[in-house]
Amino acid sequence: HEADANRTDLMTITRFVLNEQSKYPESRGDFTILLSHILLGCKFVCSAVNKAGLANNLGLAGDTNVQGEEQKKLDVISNEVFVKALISSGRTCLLVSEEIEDAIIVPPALRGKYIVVFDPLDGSSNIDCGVSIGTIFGIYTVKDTANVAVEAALQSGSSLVAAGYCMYGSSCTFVLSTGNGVNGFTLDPSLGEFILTHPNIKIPKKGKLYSVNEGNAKNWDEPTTKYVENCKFPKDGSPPKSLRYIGSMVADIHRTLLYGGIFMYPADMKNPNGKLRLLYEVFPMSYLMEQAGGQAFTGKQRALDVVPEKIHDRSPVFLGSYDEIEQMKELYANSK
Ligand code: AHM
Ligand code: MG
Repeated sequence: HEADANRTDLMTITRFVLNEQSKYPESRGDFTILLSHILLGCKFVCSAVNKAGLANNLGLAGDTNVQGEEQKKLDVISNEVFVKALISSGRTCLLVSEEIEDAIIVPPALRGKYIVVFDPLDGSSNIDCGVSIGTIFGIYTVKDTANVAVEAALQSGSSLVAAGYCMYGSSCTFVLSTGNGVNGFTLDPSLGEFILTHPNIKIPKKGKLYSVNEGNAKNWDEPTTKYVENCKFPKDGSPPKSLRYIGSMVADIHRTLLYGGIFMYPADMKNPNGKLRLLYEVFPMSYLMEQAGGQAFTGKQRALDVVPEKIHDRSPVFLGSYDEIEQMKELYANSK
């Protein structure tokens, strides 16, 4: 409609979050400031990802540039962008990035109460063929900003105050939960603003899709094997499920949230803890799933209840539609 094309009452993400926060009289806008710095990082990375093919074709990436400096890889650039954006927000005290072995303790003068755990560019092995990749983050708070140590990041996922991801795909999509459901925003590149396009995302209760790296089937445990077998040859007369696996967690989870189904990265004989990292992959996605009405399970317990021992710990995970995860839990309960 013509009227729609000229709308000027767009719900930008900043307006949306300010609205949400006005419900809490004690809120001082710190979260909004932190979020605006995260969003700036996402816009920067989005633009760099969009230009990646161009840079490759021109022989720039991995090559040396005119100044004789080596071109940095996108995952390295993304990490630097987020570290700088987060520290300069003045609202963080501790950062954990997939790209950095040790946690970063923010200098006292720039400290705020938030801990941010993040994977700056997940699925980066997919960059060269143009598959969707993304940034994943989780946010915690600390009480005592004066004495911050790495242990402050070893909180269970149930203490998260917010989590989300940004997907660099056919469009740039930012999905966020602050504990009041899940909302999705799409970047309007002409405005440079994220606009609310997917209000109150709820994952369908059942799913017709399953998503797993089936190349690992030889090493799976019995419940995973049984579940997948049942996807292909259902015993209750229901139609078989379709397989969708991109191999890029943000894209696989985004589809699972919108269409329903199950995403899994199970344990196997070679990797008893699976592949995915608790702090900045498993926890944020589990939080979003639960906030959208789904579930997240490790094979032993609710994923958000795990307490990490080290910042880069891994865990098996099954995420998705409520009923699918119920089935998975039953299979594990019966295999004991
Ligand atoms: P990365 O952090 O090294 O990019 O690895 C994480 C990625 C996820 O995006 C994805 O779900 C998974 O690895 C795919 O692993 P696999 O190639 O073993 O199926
Ligand atoms: Mg990753």
